[in-house]
Amino acid sequence: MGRVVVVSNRVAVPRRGEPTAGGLAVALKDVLKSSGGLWFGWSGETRKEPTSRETRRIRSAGIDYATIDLNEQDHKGFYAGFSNATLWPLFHFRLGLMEYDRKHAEAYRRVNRDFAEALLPLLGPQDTIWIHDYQLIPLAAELRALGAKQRIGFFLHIPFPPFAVLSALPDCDKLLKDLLAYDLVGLQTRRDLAGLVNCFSEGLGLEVDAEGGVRGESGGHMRRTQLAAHPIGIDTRGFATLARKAAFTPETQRLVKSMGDRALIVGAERLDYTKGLPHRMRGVAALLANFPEHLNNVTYLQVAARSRNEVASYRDLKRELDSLAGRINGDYGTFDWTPVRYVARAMARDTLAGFYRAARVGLVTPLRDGMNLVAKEYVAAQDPEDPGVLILSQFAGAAETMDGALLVNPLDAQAMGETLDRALRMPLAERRDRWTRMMSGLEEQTAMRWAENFLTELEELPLSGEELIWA
Ligand code: GDG
Repeated sequence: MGRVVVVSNRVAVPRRGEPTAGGLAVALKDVLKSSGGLWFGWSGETRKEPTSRETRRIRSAGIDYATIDLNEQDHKGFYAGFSNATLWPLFHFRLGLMEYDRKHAEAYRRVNRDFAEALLPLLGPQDTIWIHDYQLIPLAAELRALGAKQRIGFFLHIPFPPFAVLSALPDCDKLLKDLLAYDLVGLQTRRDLAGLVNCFSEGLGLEVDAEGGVRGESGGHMRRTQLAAHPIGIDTRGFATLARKAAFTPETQRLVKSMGDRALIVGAERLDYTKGLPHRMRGVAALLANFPEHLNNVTYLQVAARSRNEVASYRDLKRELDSLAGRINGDYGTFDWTPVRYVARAMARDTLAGFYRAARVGLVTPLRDGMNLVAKEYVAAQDPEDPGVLILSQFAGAAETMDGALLVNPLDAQAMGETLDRALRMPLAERRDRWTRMMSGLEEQTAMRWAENFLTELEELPLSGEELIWA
């Protein structure tokens, strides 16, 4: 294996005193460490001056990190604008929330070009480049335009919609053509793969061959791009250990004590409209309205870490949740029982792990999600002797493989109430059986395995430089 170069918008540069990183960062760092690799991306800093190619370098635990600062205006258009107010809702099938501003689309291209210009001088001819997520789709095309011949792979962490949805984006064919500059494009699920295949066919008139490859023109060259589903996993063992230990932390003990004999339903994610948080609250309200035996016997704790506050739809969502939580507590709560505990702040990772383990039900109901790692973490955190039940949206990528979960359509509040009732009453034998099935899947499909599988497939593809020049 040659050197691996990971590129992502944000870089998990190690900083003293910061909490343990998530499974994804850990897996990528393991891969980078074993190849003496480099992680490149945005520093998190913006400046008034134009973006310069100058990178800040640090080396830590056998990994090189290189970051660049971005021009403030460009960053706004690139990140809050095109990435998070255009592509994010579009790729999550939320056309009603999608905004479009040509200036933001231009800033997105410009920042990708800046990334390419700053990265190129750091690359060696044998490097394998692995680019991550929707913020950086055009990066390979920009690198190729500057002469990069290395193998370049791309992994999309979020869903890929079919052409009927993608075509709402002006110039969406350009974005599709950008993908042809990669040697390998990885998606989370077969459903996303089908979306991309449909886009190539309807948007560009390109058919995918029996091996999952598509041939098309990119930067004046005909090249072949391999498409594949590579579902991401977590550090299953690591998270299970974290949760086992966290069961004894003061936070988890306080939570358990405060519950008394009541059953805990837990949800935790970024406060994001894709995660179906209002729908979840309506599902809990349906449980309380239709199954009065649970009144005073159950508590739903929702941790909703504030995210992307600079985008208006996220602020609207926060207001909606504030009001829903207040309404449910007003309608069903009593002077000594609060059915909904709602915390709109991030929590420490080990605290969350302990809370998952203490919860009888993990309620994970996104309206659309690339994979959803919370679902996997909840299962990994359970006590094998007395595991809780995972309720999972059929629209999460995780639903494709987590066959021990109770699947729900989050738009159907009554059905969610019924499923919650079923989960709360599920006998131990069935809980164990479902948990065992899911846990063995999670032990196979870890974050590390995901990274290795992707990179092996990429490194076994023929070098892009061998492609014929298009006449
Ligand atoms: C994208 C895709 C895909 C959540 N709240 C807190 C906290 N978390 C942690 C979770 C988990 C991570 O954040 C969230 O991962 P998800 O997968 O659930 O969701 P996205 O952030 O939307 O991630 C998604 C993923 O990329 C990977 O490919 O699965 O579909 O959308 O690890 O535990 N962590 C801490 N405090 C919190 O309050 N410390």
